[in-house]
Formats: sequence, C-alpha cells, structure tokens
Amino acid sequence: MKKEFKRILVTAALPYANGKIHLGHLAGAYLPADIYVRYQRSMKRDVIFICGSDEHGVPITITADQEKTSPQAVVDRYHSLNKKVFEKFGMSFDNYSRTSLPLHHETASELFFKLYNAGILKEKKEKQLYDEKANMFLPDRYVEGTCPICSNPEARGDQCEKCGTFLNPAELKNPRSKITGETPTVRETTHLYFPLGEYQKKLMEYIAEADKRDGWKENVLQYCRSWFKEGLQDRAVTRDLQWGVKVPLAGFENKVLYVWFDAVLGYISSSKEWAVNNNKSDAWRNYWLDPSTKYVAFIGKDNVVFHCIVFPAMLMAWNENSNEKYVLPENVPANEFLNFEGQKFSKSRGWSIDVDEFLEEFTPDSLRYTLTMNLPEARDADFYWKDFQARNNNELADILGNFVNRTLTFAHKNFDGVVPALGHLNEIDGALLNQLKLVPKTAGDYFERYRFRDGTLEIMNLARYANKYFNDSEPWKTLKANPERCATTINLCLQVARSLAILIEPVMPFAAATLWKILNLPGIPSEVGWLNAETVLLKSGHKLGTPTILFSKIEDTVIQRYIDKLPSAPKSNKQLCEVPSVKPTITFEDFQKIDLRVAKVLAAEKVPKSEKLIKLQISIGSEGRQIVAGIAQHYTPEQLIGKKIVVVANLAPAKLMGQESNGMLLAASDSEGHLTILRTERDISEGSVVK
Ligand code: B3M
Ligand code: ZN
Repeated sequence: MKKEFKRILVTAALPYANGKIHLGHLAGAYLPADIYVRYQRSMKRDVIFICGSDEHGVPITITADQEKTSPQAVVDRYHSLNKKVFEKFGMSFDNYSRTSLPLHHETASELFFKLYNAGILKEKKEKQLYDEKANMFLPDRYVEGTCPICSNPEARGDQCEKCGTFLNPAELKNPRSKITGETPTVRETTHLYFPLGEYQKKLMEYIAEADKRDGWKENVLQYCRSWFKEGLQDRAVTRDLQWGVKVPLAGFENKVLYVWFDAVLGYISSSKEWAVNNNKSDAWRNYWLDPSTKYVAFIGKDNVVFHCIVFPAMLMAWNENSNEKYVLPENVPANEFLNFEGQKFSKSRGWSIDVDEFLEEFTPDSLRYTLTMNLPEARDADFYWKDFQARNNNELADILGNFVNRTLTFAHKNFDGVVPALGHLNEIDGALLNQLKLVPKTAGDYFERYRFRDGTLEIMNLARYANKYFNDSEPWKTLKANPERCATTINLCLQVARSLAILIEPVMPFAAATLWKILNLPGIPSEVGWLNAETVLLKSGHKLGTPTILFSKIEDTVIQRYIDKLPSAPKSNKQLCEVPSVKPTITFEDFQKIDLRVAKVLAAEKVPKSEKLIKLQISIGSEGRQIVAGIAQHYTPEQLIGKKIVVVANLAPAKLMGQESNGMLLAASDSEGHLTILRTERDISEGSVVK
C-alpha cells in the first residue's frame, strides 16, 4: 500500500498569538514536526515546513478589551515574541506567517466564496445572547455565569474550567456579559453552516485509506472514531464579531468567519507567502495541488477534530467544485499532552514555564533532547526539572559529550590532531562498524513512523556502544604496545563521532553543528545526508578542529532554584525518583478483560491473628461477596462500613489466612506508606461498571 511521494509538505499547528509558547506546546506539535522535517531534509527529500500565528478568535479580542488596546496590537506583540522563541529553540520553518495578513484574508475568502457559490453553505437562523448595552451579539466566551453542574460562579459560556464540563451559554445560570456585566437578552441571528454530516462517509473512507498507507496513531484514530460514532453535525462557519476575516455578503456585514474555518487555511496562505518570498510565486502549488505530495500535519490532541475532520471536509468540498484538487493530510500525528511536574500547565496558577525564560539559562538542545525522550506520543507525559538535569548530565554530557571529548582529546594528544590510519580490523571493530551500519536505518525508520523517542534512543545507544568500545579497546594501553591497533581504534571512534553528528542533527541541531566544526568538516551535517552516516568517510590524515565541550553539566543548585519557584514546590527530589515507572503498554482489549465494579461495604471486621487483613462483606448489586484486603493498618472496620468502593469483580478467588476472598478492592499507595482506598466521586448504585 505504500505510496511513492515526490514531495513532503509539513505543517505545525498555528499557535494563537494570544500568549507565549510553553514547553507543552513544543512537545505537542513543534518539536516532533521539526525533527521530522530535519530528518527528511537530511534524507535529501523535497520538503517544506509551514507555520505561522493564528491571529483571530475570541480570546484575542478579550485580551485586547482587558488591556484596553486593539486586537492587532495584541497579535503584533505575541507574533513577534513567539517567532523569536521558535528561532531560538531551533525551529526550522521555511515560513512563519500570520493570519492577519491580506494574503491570508484573500485565501480564506476565496475558499468561502467557492463553497458559498456552490450552494454548500446553508443559512440558518438561531437564537443567541445579546448585550443590549454594548450593542453586540456575545460569542460563547463573552458570557460568564454559574455552572449548572458544579455551581462555579465563574464558568465560561463554552466550558466550566472548574469541573471541565462543555457548556453552551444558554445553560449558564445567571448569565452576564463579560463586556458590560449586564444580563444578556436573546436575539435571533443568521449564520452560515457547513454541512459536515454530509461528509461523514467520505471522511471515514479517507481516514481508513490514509491509515492503511501511512499508519495513523492509535490515539488519533480513537478520537476520530468517537466523533464519527456521535455523528457529525453541521457547523457554523460565521460568527457575530468584528475581528477576523470579513464575510462580504449582504446581511453579514457584522460577521466574520469562525476562527477555525480560517485558521486551517493559514497553512495554505503561509505556503503562498513562502513562494512569493522565494521569488517563485507558483511553487506552493507543487505542494498543495499535486497528488504526489505527502502532507503531514503535526498538532496537539486538542486540535484533532479540526485537522482530521473539519479541514479535510472543507478541502473535499473545494475539490468537488474546482479543477484544483488540494491534497488532504496523509497523516496527522497528534501528540497527547505534556504535563509539568505532574500537573497541567497553567499560566494563571503559576504552573508553567515560558520557553524564552527557559532558554536564557539552558541550551535549546538539552531541552530538545529531554522533551524528545518524554514526548507524549501515545499518552500524556511529564516534564520534571530533575529529569531534565539527569538527561542533560547523565546522558548528554556523560555519554555523548564524553565519548566525543575523550576521542578528540586523545587524537590531539597522541596523533597531532589528525585522523590516524585505519589498520587491520579485529572482531570488536567489526561489531562497532556493524552498529554504525544499522543505526541510521533503524532510527530513520522510527522517525518515518513518527516515533521520535524510539529513534533518538537508537542514536543514543550508538553513543553508549561507542563509549564502551573505547573502554574495551583501551587505546591508552595500545598506544605504546600496539600503535597500529591504537590508531585503528581512534580512527573508528572519530568515524562514529562524525556519524553521530549527522544522526543527532534532527533532535540537536546546535550540538550537531558544533561537533561538525570540531571535526573540521565544512557546512552542516545534513548537507552530506543521513545515509552517509552508515559509512566511514573521514580520511586518515584529515586535520581535526579544536575540541570544545558539547554539553555542560547542570548543577543541583541551579535546578533547585527552579523547583523552589513552583507554587508549593516539592522540596525534595523524592517525588520523581520513588514513583515506580509505568508498566508496558496494554491494549484496550487487555484492559476490557478486567471487570471493575462499584461495591457497597455492608460489613467489615479484622481477620483474627492478622495485623494487616480486613474481611469485608460487599454487595455488587447482583450478589453479595466476601473480600479480604490488606488495609487494617490504614482503616478501622467501622470507617469502611457503608462506603462505596471499587473492586475487581472477576479476579480468581484466593484464600488469605484461611479466609476466602472473591475480588479485590482498589487502593492507591505511595512510597512513604500512605494508603487510600478508591471511592466514587458521586454516589452511584452498587454494581455500576467502572471503565
Ligand atoms: N490556534 C489552537 C492552538 O493553538 C489553534 C491551532 C490552529 S491550527 C490551524 O492550539
Ligand atoms: Zn462546573
């Protein structure tokens, strides 16, 4: 099923120009996209990398209102801040555009009119909240009120941040306008709708086929399946707002395109801008309008529906009504979320770290490496300060940096700073060369399949292997006893150092360039190309450059300073070190074999002669049971009676201290010996299925 592609088009989600980028954004979409693109360039493929600021949307106008400035001023500020930060982090976009540009407005209007004139967009009247004092319709986020679920008095019109429930403004109790504080009235307004439901079948086929060819990520497919299962609904493509792409139709004077409807088209307008800037104004067509382009869209999980469903449907609608046929994403390798020290990033709670601040103290490569090794590729992952320090010190400095440094220092000290001659190869030389031949292929295969952590691990393992090779070959001993052997060892170590420069470049472009320079090679590693890393190409007699330290260690005191800055900071490193690592992945089918039920504790007593065991009589609705649990040091029997707990209902029966146990209750325990049984958050009848 593999298709041969001539070109690759890579996009990364357009960040809102309404705040600064944090580490979570980098791990979600940007770093994986950059690794992929740099790898493809090194493979000598024809690739362009497109991004830009998403400069429309209600949050931007709200910020502008709060700051008493214009939306344009807000986006100007964040666009240039984020652009700079991306550069510092080493993002190698071919173009970083912005959706407030006229070129983008033209592009979005063109698509809008194409669909409108083809009769695809349907007009519908609907009731919406209106602020009489401000004289305007209120978009969801301009309404606040009391959450009908948890009574949070500050729930937003689209969502309650406290309990997470998605809302629509009409559901709020005591709604008030965020602009004037007045109670909104209800007025009728007209909007244009895109008939997403009509595309469901085609979308399902499209995703199934693309998945067959390019292997979509399971998490992404899951999201799509659940949207399809619910059934796709018509989506309004207009909003009653001033800021955005205007809708130039009679009766729509005060409306703009819904931000998502224009934002995804930002990929196309940014590609057009790239072409113009490179004096080949039609070149963008080669990527977007040629079926031999492989289009890969990198995003975070919260954007899946827009990239796998809404955007492809828009392009399908365009393609059906035009001679031009846009390519649809061949893959949308969305990542899950990165958390920060065990919690969600949250600027307002101070639980965040801006990338610009980070890069004032630390190098982009140490951050890129740590994030790569913790990418939330299949599930949410975490950034921990202590892990960052350990990855930098124990892996980058002690393994990769140390290998390069000892090799170069040795060559300078004992071989006049030139590559010594390669002599007869022994068995361990052969084994090293074997590794060298294998790793570019295995790591590259992982990168092709969007598994950046595994690919990087292969590359670091080559550095580990080479370090061991250096030790086992003992060049400091053979220097006198067998100079030819010593020369061969150092020659091969230098060859591996050269290959490593090529292989680490996608993940650590700055260190790769430095290493290339240390080896006194011209240009940058990707110019010779990825596959070149398989072979030994440094000539004996080649003059080496001066060794410099590739990675400096990060002191405990420096890391502690950052840990102390966290609100209610964990004062020790214990937390990270003593949490057991996550077990190997299981499939959903594996998980479904476990029958978890809510149970009510009817009676409880200590098991005689046991310090730890309590015997519980429980009801799981359909039947009563006895279970035995090791919780007597944490709970008295009285504390348990009447409680709703969660049990594994289909666990094979066991006997503990002579007592029959038919199931197991769920409890959490930490390394300090605390234990808590799990109870249901709300009351629910016993026998309810937990899933
Ligand atoms: N600006 C949401 C986000 O930054 C949105 C992405 C647009 S991609 C076309 O997560
Ligand atoms: Zn709530």
